[in-house]
Amino acid sequence: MSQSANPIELDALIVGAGFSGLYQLHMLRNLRGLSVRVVEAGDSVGGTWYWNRYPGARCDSESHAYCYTFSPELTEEWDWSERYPGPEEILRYLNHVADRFELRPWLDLNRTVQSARFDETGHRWLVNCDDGNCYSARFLITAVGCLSTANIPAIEGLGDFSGRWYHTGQWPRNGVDLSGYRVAQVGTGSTGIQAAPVIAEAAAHLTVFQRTANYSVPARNCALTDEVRQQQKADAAVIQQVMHSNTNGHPWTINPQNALDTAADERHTIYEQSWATGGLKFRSVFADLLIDSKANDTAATFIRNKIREVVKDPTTADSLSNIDHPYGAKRPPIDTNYFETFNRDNVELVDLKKTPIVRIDSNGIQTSAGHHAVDIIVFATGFDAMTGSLLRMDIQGRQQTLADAWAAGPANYLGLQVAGFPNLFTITGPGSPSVLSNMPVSIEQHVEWITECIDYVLETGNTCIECTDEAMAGWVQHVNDVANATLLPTVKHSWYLGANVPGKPQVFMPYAGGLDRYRQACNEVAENDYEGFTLS
Ligand code: NA7
Repeated sequence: MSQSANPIELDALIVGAGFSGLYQLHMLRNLRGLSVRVVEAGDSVGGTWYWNRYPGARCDSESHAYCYTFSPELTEEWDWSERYPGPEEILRYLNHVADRFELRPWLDLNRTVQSARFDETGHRWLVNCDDGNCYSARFLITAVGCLSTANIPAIEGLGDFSGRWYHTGQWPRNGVDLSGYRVAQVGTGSTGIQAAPVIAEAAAHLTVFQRTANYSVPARNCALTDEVRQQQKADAAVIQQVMHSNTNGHPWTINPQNALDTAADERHTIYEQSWATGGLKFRSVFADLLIDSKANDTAATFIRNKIREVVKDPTTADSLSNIDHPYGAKRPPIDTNYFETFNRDNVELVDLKKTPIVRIDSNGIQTSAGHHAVDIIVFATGFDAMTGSLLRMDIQGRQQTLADAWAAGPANYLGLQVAGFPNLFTITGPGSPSVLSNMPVSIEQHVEWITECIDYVLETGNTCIECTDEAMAGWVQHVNDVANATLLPTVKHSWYLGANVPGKPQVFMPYAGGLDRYRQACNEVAENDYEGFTLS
C-alpha cells in the first residue's frame, strides 16, 4: 500500500456519514473531545438515503421511530410529515443533525477509503483514500451501512443494451425521466415492491421480472396530523423505552399470543385488523410466526389469499402468490398498491420461474418464452449485504486481510470486532441485530457501546483492544444457534445468508436472538471489564 508522507493524525477515523457515522462523530468529538474525522464517498451526509432515491423509495420503519433518541431537544424540535419518511425528508433530518451538532467541519466528503492497514509498531490504522489523502488513527470505526454495495446481476448481454439501465441503490440524484418509456424492472424485494407502483404511473409500460414471489403487507402510509405528532412527542419517553427494551427496536412489542393457540376465526380477525393497520407490525402479530412453520402457514395463507383477492388476472395472481418461503423469513416488504399495480393495463409480470431470462440484447430482455423490448432497465436486485461494503475497503489486520479472515463467511465478536483487527469497530456489523431491527436503535446502541469501550481503553492507559479467537468462536456459535432456533435460515436464497451474490459464502449473518438479548450480552461484556477482549 502506498502511503502519503503526511497522514492526518487522529484519535479516530469514521467511515460513512449516515445515521451511524454522524452519531459516532458527535459522541467522540463533541462529548469526548477526541480528534475525529468522517470520510464519506458522497458529497453530503445521508448514507443509505443519499444513494437510494429510486421512485417510491421510503423507509419501512415509522418516522417517529426511525430517528435518533439521544437528544430530547432534537426529538422535540423535529416534525415528521408522514407515517413513513421518504429519502428527501430523512436527508433533511440528517442535514439538520449535522448543522445542529456542528458536525460539518469534521466531514471529509467526496472521499473514498481505498485501503486500511493496522500498523503494529504504533498501534494505529493507516488509511489511504482515492484522492491521495491518508489518515493515521488510533481507532477505525466503520459506519458503512449494511446495504450499500449494489448487487448488479451478471446477465449476459447487458453490455449490448442500447437503452439506459440503473440500479435502485445508485439512482441518479436528479432522478430519471421515465415518462413515455418502456421500462423493465428486475427484482421484487422490498425495493422493487416500492418502486413498481410509482414506475408504472410514470412509464408508458412496465414489465416486472419476478424471480421469487414475495409477500407484502400494505404500508398504509399517511400524512401525520398535528395531533398525532403532538401525541408522539408527549409519549416519546415511553415509546423510546419500548424501542430500547424489545426484540426489534420498533415502537411495539411482539404479541405474546401464539397463532396456533388461537381459534381460527379469532386468528383471522386479528390478521384482518393487523392488515388494516399495515406496516412491519404485521410480523409481530403472533409470537410463534418465525419459530413454527405451521404457525407461519396461517399468516402466509392469509397474505396469499389477499393477493388473489386483489389481482384480477388469474395467471398473474398465481405467479404473485406462489411464494416458496415462510412469511418473514426473508425481509418482509410493505407496500403502497403493489399488487393493485398488476391490474393496470400498462403493467405486465414475467414469472422467471416459468420463463427465465436468457440474455439481454440491444433493445430488451430475452426470456425462454419471448423478447421484451424496453428502453430502460431498472435493477432492483439488492445488495452485497452486510459484508460487501466492509470487504471493498481492503482492510489489512495484524496478519491477514478481512477478505481472507472472512473467506468462509463473516466471523466476529458481538458483531463489533474481529480477532486480528485491533481497534477496528464495525457499527451494525454482521453478527449484530442490524437488519433484523429498526436500524437507528441498533446504531445508537453500537455507537454508545463503542464510545464507552474507547473510554475504557484510554482510561486504563492502553492503546489497543482486540477480541480473542475464543470469544469470537463462541459468538459465531451463538449467532448460529439463535438463528437455527428460527425459520430464518431455512430460506436458502435469502440475502440474510449471502445467497443473492454468486460465490459469496453462505452464512446466516444478522443476530436473530433479539435486540434486547443482544444489548444485555454487550452490557455484560463491558461490565466484566471487556471480557473476551485483550488490552495492551
Ligand atoms: P433484495 O431483497 O435482495 O431483493 C432483490 C430482488 O432482486 C429479489 O426479488 C431477487 O430475487 C431479485 N434478483 C436478484 N438477482 C436477480 C437476477 N439475477 N435475476 C432476477 N432477479 C434477481 O433487495 P432490495 O433492494 O429489494 O431490498 C434490500 C433491503 O433494502 C431491504 O430488505 C430493506 O432492508 C432495504 P430472489 O428473491 O433472490 O430470487
